[in-house]
Amino acid sequence: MLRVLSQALLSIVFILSALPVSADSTRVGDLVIDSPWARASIGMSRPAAAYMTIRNEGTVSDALLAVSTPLSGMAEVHATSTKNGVMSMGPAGPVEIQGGGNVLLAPGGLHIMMMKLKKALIKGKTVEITLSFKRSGKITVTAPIYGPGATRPG
Ligand SMILES: [Cu+2]
Repeated sequence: MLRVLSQALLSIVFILSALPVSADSTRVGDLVIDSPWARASIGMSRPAAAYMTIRNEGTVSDALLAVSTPLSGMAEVHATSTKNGVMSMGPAGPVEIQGGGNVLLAPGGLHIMMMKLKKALIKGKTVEITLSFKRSGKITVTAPIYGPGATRPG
């Protein structure tokens, strides 16, 4: 009886630990990184971009300070802005993720820019991206690479 009970408890623990995040989500501390993805690069001379959603399930704000990937000699979080109808982008600086909030990195907005590519980003492969957060520390996510014209994951 006791044995059956402990086995039942074990399987419940197993189910619970497998539940909280879906396959393409990664958790670090209070942060959940959802659906990371990247666009195939056009050769190696042009930078490549990656996107994801960062959710803060805690109550205290955190900040994304830096990004890196083995495929790139220089990676930065970029913000996109439009001035007089001309779109430009540049380093975003620390990106705050407020407690209970989320930050979307998507085409046309915030994105991870991978410059000085060491290897091309090829459709169907993946790229590992390491995110450094002020409070939660470092986390590496694996982003599938979609076609060069992709506008969203999947
Ligand atoms: Cu950029």
